[in-house]
Amino acid sequence: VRPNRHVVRSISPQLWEEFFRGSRLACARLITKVENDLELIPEIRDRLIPQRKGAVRVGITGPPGVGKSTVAAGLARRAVKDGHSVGIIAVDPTSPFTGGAFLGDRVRMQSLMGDDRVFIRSLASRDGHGGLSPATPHVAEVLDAFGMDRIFIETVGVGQAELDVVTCADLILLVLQPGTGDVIQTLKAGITEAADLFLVNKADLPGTESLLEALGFLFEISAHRHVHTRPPILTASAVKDEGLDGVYSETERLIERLIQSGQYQDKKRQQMEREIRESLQQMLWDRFAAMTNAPEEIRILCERLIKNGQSPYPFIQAMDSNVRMELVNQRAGNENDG
Ligand SMILES: Nc1nc2c(ncn2[C@@H]2O[C@H](COP(=O)(O)OP(=O)(O)O)[C@@H](O)[C@H]2O)c(=O)[nH]1
Ligand SMILES: [Mg+2]
Repeated sequence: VRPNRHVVRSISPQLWEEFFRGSRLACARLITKVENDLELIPEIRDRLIPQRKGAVRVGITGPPGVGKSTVAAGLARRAVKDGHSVGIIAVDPTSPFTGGAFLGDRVRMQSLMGDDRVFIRSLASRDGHGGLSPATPHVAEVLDAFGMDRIFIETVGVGQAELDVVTCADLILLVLQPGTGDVIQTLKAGITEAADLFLVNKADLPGTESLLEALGFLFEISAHRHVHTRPPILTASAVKDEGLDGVYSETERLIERLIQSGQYQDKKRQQMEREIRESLQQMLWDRFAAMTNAPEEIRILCERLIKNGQSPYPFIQAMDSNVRMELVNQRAGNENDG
């Protein structure tokens, strides 16, 4: 028997007990643990999946400063009024949820912060630019098990950050503002195809009409890509709390459709498939790396290949057969043991 050299970290029974008793402090502490130590995720998943209540995750994404946090706060207030419990996960270094923004915004957030039916959490972004923290889906699950049935996930940035939220949310709300040429940026990032709802915020500012026209044009030229119906485009002025009733009811309508059509279940399956695939990839690579000293060998090999102008494929194929041999040997070993 090989000695187990790993220290198995785990969450104390007391913390679990307090969490399931509904302690907000325990919930906050659990989230901190998930965020800081991805090795705890298997335990968290084991405990939380049976407690999952089927929260819907609404990703709110778009360029910096368009009003995502303000929109999230406005939608959260309406959801609470409507009888929901709301989680807000902000992956945004400038989020007013964390005190990072202007005083006026913070004052507006205050009413939410004191509400028992709202749980607000900001997460450090992976790269400091709003890239989604790898803990985000797990934090969403903690909030789900805690009883929050609407979870708004705010991410900032154009590009990878937005595409990340697509894989972890059930519904995507893309926020734009007039007068900034954002349409072109977001179009380039490919997010427009994933958005379930477009929101032109800051409709109190000039340029709203031309942004709406640009969006209409965008849908026309890319009509063939939208297999289903084209997503609704709404306008609002979140800072004046105008237009958000419509955004809220449209979001709820989309959620209803998501659930009725079975797409919600499909998303959960896809999210779990991705989790399994990514974990296996990581695990296989870690094993392979440990078995072969691969990272170091690959680095040295690449220097040589580049110098000699050679292809990496003979190496890749050789490694492939090595791994296969290793697996065959292991199986033979196991059979002898048994
Ligand atoms: N004029 C105008 N300003 C807004 C509106 N919504 C938000 N803002 C302001 O835009 C700034 C950025 O808002 P914030 O919600 O932090 O944007 P985020 O970076 O996308 O989360 C803040 O000063 C808000 O008060 C709006 O509808 N109209
Ligand atoms: Mg924000």
